[in-house]
Amino acid sequence: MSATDPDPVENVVATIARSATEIRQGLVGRRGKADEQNPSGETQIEADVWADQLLADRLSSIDGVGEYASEERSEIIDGGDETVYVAVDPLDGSSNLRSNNTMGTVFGIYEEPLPAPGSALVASGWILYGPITTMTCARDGTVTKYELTGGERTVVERNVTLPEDPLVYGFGGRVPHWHDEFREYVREIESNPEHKLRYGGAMIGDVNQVLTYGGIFAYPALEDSPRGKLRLQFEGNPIAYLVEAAGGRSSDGSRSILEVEPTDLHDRVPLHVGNTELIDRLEETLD
Ligand code: FDP
Repeated sequence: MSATDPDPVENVVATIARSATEIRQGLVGRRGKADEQNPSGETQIEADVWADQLLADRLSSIDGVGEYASEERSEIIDGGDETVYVAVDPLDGSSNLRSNNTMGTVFGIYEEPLPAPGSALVASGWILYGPITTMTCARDGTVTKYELTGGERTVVERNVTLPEDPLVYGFGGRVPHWHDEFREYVREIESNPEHKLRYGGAMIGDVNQVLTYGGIFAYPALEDSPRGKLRLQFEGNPIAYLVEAAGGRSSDGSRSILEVEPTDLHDRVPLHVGNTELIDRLEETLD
């Protein structure tokens, strides 16, 4: 695959877009377990390992890419350049493969070596493998949605913003493990007759619902997992960057996720994203 645009950010985005159709087709026959664990201790699925290798080969060889890192491998691949640093969750929500439900590919493009804070992002986005394949991408403070066919990107919406009136909510983690303050917040959200539950088990599908209809998604801190489940470099930062560019807010419970300083490539972070007033209220409740 040739990547000819002189702008490495555009090249990374275009390469991921072109690879998406192939990744989608390659899921067939790769739904079994891989007998390996990722660095977070989760059993990998064959498709996780395959999609990671495909993206590693393509993205690390783009001119200007200094590093490729992924949720599915412990070590960073050195791309040999020093312009942008790419972090990828090759298949977010891959446990949905078995039941044939939505999943996605999430990426963050940083201007600092990894692990880097979200404030170093210059672009981020996700592919959604739904009934159709879409890409949503944030760059320079604006969000664009595309449909992907045969690797081609067609713009379906520019300057995407969260709808003003929140409609949907989805919260991850086992309910008995939620902290009392978070449970209290959930009850408040649920008691609003305007709100509807939408939870599909793949963070990216659930966040995409929030971007489309307004609302909130969270995978919070849990009693048995104080940093929640989602990874800062590969999931938390890219999602936070895009939702903030779309006029919403992100929070780790007390501040924007983009302000969290990483200590390790595979750090986890409690993730809450959505309409500003809902995240403000969440922070008040957790305080
Ligand atoms: P998965 O393990 O299937 O890849 O971070 C990964 C993720 O899915 C998210 O997409 C999803 O929101 C969350 O984990 C679901 O986790 P649990 O079912 O373990 O709560």
